Amino acid sequence: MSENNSSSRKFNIFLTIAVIAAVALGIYFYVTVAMNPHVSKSVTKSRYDNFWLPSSNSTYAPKIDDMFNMIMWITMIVFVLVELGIVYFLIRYRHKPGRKALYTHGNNKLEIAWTIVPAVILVFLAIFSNSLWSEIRDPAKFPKDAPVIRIKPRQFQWDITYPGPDGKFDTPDDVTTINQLYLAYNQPVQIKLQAQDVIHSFFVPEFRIKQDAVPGMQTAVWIQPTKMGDFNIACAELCGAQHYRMMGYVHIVSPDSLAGWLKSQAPAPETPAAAPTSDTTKTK
Ligand SMILES: [Cu+2]
Repeated sequence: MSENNSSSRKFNIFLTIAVIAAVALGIYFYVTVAMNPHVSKSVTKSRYDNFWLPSSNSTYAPKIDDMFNMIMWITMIVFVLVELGIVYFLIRYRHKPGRKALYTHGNNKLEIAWTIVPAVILVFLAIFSNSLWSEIRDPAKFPKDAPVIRIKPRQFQWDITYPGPDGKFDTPDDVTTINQLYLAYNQPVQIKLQAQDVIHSFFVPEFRIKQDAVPGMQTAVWIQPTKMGDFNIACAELCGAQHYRMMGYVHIVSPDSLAGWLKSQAPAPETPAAAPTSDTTKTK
């Protein structure tokens, strides 16, 4: 019986170490092989130009990445320390014939330490992230003079409206497009979102922005793109049967190209002249 117990304990120790080793190997593979675009093109699309995040393409994207990396390093260090502790205790206090179990009431100093340290880290992260959050999301800090674009998603497309030369929406000179969002390189822009049917979510990974578009209320984001190129808009809210194909495109072009594109898309001027012409033919 005791032989059985001891062999099953050995098996448990072996299993624990095997699982930890497998996870470590998996992480090693992920970092060295899968994330290396020269090795595995099928895993990493070219838009991944760093360790594991899509390329960053807004003024605040690098700050979000810094915060992401900091939180990842903190959790990774804690994870490794905890796993090492588990393995150490597993081996150090394994069963031995004649060894008695030790009963302990705990250690107040330790309890206080491992309560205060995580609390301090969390408060630091909360304060640190709050200033970045308000820079991105506080309407009072939006770039005031930035032009406004209106996006009204619906099942399953992005209806995009530019106010046209008069700067006002719902006027005849509005430029409307579907799924094709053109933005000027290095110029701030505000995007007002309102869904037409169900909740959708405007998500451009490269901008590091994700914002729900809700029926009946307006939400807003602002962006200042820092790279030219074409990127995807994904809907990040499960919005119906064809949610998966609700794909839009962001084209970051030079300010001149944007102006040219807007001109080319301008609605044809209404032709009130048509009516008088037909009248004159009648009178003839
Ligand atoms: Cu959607």
